[in-house]
Amino acid sequence: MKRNSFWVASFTASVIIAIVLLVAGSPTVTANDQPSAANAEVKIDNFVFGPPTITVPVGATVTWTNKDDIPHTSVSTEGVFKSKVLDTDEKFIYTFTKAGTYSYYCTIHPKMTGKVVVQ
Ligand SMILES: [Cu+2]
Repeated sequence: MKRNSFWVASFTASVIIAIVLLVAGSPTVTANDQPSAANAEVKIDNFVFGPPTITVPVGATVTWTNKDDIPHTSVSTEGVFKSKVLDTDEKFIYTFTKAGTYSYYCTIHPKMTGKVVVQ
């Protein structure tokens, strides 16, 4: 009987150790893992930024592409970003690292306006 309870006790201990090792060895999900930021595209076509307003998460990269045969720019009203003059099919890329609403316009055609909402 004494021998029997020894085996029960050691078996129980082994199971507990195995569970502890399993839990400790399982891959941990760290709080630093962030979902990859959604990127967005704005097409400049027929003197219009399309879509005129986009909403993206913090960290998103926005790409403007000029689809017109006429040069355009994408310049932040508050001076946050400023593209060069974009010829046909040229791109301007900017990554938004802070939340906020960013209005922009084309300096060549100031009536062309758009907005990036970063949240
Ligand atoms: Cu323009």
